[in-house]
Amino acid sequence: MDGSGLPETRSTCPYCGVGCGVLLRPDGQGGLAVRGDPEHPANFGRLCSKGSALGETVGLGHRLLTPRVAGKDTDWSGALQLVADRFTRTIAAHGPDSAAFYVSGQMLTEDYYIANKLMKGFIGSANIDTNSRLCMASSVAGHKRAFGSDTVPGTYEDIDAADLVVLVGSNLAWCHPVLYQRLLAARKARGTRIVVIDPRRTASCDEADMHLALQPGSDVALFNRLFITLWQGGALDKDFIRHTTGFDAALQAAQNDPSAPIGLAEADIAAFCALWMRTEKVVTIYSQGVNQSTSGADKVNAILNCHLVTGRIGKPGCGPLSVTGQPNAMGGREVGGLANMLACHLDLENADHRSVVRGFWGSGPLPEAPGLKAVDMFRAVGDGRIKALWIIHTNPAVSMPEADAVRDAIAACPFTVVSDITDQTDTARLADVLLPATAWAEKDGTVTNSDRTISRQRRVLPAPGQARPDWDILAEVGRRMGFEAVFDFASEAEIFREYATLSGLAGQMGRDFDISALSTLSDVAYNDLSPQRWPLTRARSGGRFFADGQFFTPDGKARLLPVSCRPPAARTEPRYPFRLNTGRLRDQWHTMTRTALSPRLSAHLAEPFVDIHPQDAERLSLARSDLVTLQSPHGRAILRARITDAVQVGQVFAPMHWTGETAPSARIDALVAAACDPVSGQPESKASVVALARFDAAWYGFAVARDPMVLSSDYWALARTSRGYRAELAGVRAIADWEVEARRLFGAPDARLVSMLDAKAGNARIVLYQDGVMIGALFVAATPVAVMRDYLATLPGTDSAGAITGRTPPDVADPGSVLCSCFGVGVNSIVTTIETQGLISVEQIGAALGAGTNCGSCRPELADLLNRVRAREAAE
Ligand SMILES: Nc1nc2c(c(=O)[nH]1)N[C@H]1C(S)=C(S)[C@@H](COP(=O)(O)OP(=O)(O)OC[C@H]3O[C@@H](n4cnc5c(=O)[nH]c(N)nc54)[C@H](O)[C@@H]3O)O[C@H]1N2
Ligand SMILES: Nc1nc2c(c(=O)[nH]1)N[C@H]1C(S)=C(S)[C@@H](COP(=O)(O)OP(=O)(O)OC[C@H]3O[C@@H](n4cnc5c(=O)[nH]c(N)nc54)[C@H](O)[C@@H]3O)O[C@H]1N2
Ligand code: SF4
Ligand SMILES: [Mo]
Repeated sequence: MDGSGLPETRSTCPYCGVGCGVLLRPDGQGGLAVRGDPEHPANFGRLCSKGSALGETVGLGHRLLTPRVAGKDTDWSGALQLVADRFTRTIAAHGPDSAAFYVSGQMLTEDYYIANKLMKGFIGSANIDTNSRLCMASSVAGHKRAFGSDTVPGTYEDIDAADLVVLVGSNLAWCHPVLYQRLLAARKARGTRIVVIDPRRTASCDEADMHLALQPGSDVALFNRLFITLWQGGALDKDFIRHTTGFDAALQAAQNDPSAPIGLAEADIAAFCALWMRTEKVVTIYSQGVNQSTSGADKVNAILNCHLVTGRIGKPGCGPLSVTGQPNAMGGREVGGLANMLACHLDLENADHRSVVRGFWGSGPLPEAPGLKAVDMFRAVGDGRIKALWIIHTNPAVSMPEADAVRDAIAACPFTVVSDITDQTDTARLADVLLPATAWAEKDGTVTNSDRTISRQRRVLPAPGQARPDWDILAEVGRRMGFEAVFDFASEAEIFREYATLSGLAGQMGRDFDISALSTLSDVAYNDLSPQRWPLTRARSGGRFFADGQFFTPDGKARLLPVSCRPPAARTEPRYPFRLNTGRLRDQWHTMTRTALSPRLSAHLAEPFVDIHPQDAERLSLARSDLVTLQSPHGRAILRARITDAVQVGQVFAPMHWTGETAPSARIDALVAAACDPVSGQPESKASVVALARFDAAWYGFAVARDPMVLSSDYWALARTSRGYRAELAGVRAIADWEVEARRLFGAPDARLVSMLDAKAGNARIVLYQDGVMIGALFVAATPVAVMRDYLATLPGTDSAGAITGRTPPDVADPGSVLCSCFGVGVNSIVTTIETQGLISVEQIGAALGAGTNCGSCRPELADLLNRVRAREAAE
């Protein structure tokens, strides 16, 4: 209870791998109030901007509510019989490997368990892979090589207790905001040093003591330098090294590794190595700048080598900590969702492991070789080897590298099933059969976060329409394929008990993952389950891994791997002179199917963009707000230019989020090459090559509307606002009659128009009214238009004299673009308040405006803004 009298239910945030606990209070009308759970060990009550805005994403407007076959609504029985029949017939005709499942680190463990059991156990193919291949595969491979198991030794408490935290290829401030706030709190309490290793300056650098802007892909060389420094400096832990093998070869590889490609000043490298060497309590947090690389597994092992040779692992305040991206990325690894794994950290390629799982499931022989990994899987779809494909809880037509080819492959696949909560995704639009899944707040199950804590997700809203949980859909298809008994599950709790029991067998075989202590939970106990971090038994020292020097390799020793630096696979060349880095924004989640529903979240950065260094912009004659064409060997995109020295010369950065639904010309993965790490199979999403040129449009526009618009220009980008929609537009062909065009755009042939047209200058300003209410406004100019976008975005629905001029009326202050999403505080308001009240700290801004006091995600940007205002004032 929170004082309002209505009951709250504990659950888990469905976004990132921090795995924050939330308290949910339904309002009885489909809505939901959300706050952080003060008792959850991941967040102790904190939430970031995305978690705080969850209530804005539970509406049903965009939901898929009935099964659909060939575009027509149908019932479950018809749809699932079709799925079962087509899979059965395809397998009978072409063998088990002609079928594939492509699943997701956002599925619950129970969903994942059923999908894996059906494909590996009963269809008899290992062709089940997950979007975790694009995300965690290199960490998995690195851990298995070093530890003999995919064990993440670190915990969140280690961040609290560390004296140095190194962020490698991690923009923690935006991607794991609550952990970042935890790090800043520790820094305040104990002066924790922070080092960021990232070719790009990010929000995570704002508080850092050191930012090492290395050359993309050179992390192995940097950590090899660290290894050598540790050795030369006598900082090795000889006792701990006895628990490892491979020292000489690893050291030799480090010594032979040329240091040239790091691209950092020698003094900076030396300072970093010295700091690392003299600090006992070091936590190295790493993420996609490490994993998404053709040397991803080697990067992981280069980091692990340094922790192992210094014994800085498994002890409080020390260790490598690979942070997981998706809410159940870790659970998916535990449950064996990848094509080269079995359930419960058992290995597909180990005959003993296969036989235990086969016996437990009562299945036929399990596949002996790994199935197709994501990139190869979609290639096999493309060349016709895979003839029946089921995509669950992921949007590969957007998020896979070489996304245009992936989209075409899915479209051409003889039989594609997509399970999603909405039909409005690039992938769902390609499905032969579309299955409505229940969404986050409507379903029960478990997820595991970055520090191995298993938390319950709990149902608080009714399933809308005919939507069903993913596990339930999968299990029924299993039954309809003839495997009645083994897919006869009545509840999530039943699945969880079976899974926990299997993990006990894995534990008996000496594996790390054993949650069999939970295998006898009653339904009630499962429902009440509090967050549990494994190992559940305290037999290992303090419930920690590796402090005792015991690893999961055959001889119990860790492996030090000889690794040397390799540059990214794609090489820049005169035709493609720029290196394209991609990643995430603070307030959007992946392909935006949920976060884009929130006006607050959409206000932070409302349009896709590319960051370009000022020198490159000058060379290419690009000005701020120009549109830019990016061309790679695989595809093309049009994005808005942001000119900033946060990126290096010759490098550009673009966000991954925009799709055919929100900005069709900005699907960045259309450009990304599908080059993969040879060990992990993870694609190099951060180091493609592109050419850049200004996109010269005949006209540029900005529109706000109450209702969805009919968008079709060469460039458009759509976002939600509190009163409807906003869109950026541009086109290469001149428009003869803007009033006709406006009526078409707003789908309002009879609306009353008020317009200001200047054909000679190429300007048009048109406001549309229906029944006396403004329903839309369009602004067009021959150059990128300068109107008060953020002010205008608040308009539709009301009438205002300001609309036609595109300027804020004199009596209304323009708040500027939203910086604090939680309280909707804009840049202009913050600047004015800093200036008029003489504020000198982020805390004072919070006290004056509320900004930054809820989730804290915007605090780095507030600090940056404060610095800039103060610097400007000092200069004046
Ligand atoms: N707001 C938000 N948060 C999210 C998500 C989201 O969509 N939105 N998604 C979640 C998921 S699934 C994931 S996997 C995580 C990802 O979390 P992060 O990995 O932190 O996020 P990214 O922005 O993908 O990439 C991190 C950084 O890697 C850097 N980088 C690129 N190349 C290199 C290199 O060669 N070396 C090094 N050292 N760095 C490099 C990039 O410049 C980028 O700043 O975020 C999770 N959290
Ligand atoms: N260029 C580039 N590409 C990248 C990355 C990058 O850094 N750069 N990062 C990669 C990484 S790390 C990741 S994790 C991927 C993420 O990429 P995706 O997994 O493709 O992206 P999401 O938008 O999370 O897709 C989730 C889908 O599941 C649907 N959904 C939501 N809830 C449910 C549910 O309960 N059941 C079902 N069945 N469906 C549901 C959503 O509507 C959405 O369509 O992108 C990868 N692609
Ligand atoms: S940090 Fe934010 S997105 Fe991640 S789990 Fe917590 S509230 Fe959700
Ligand atoms: Mo991810």
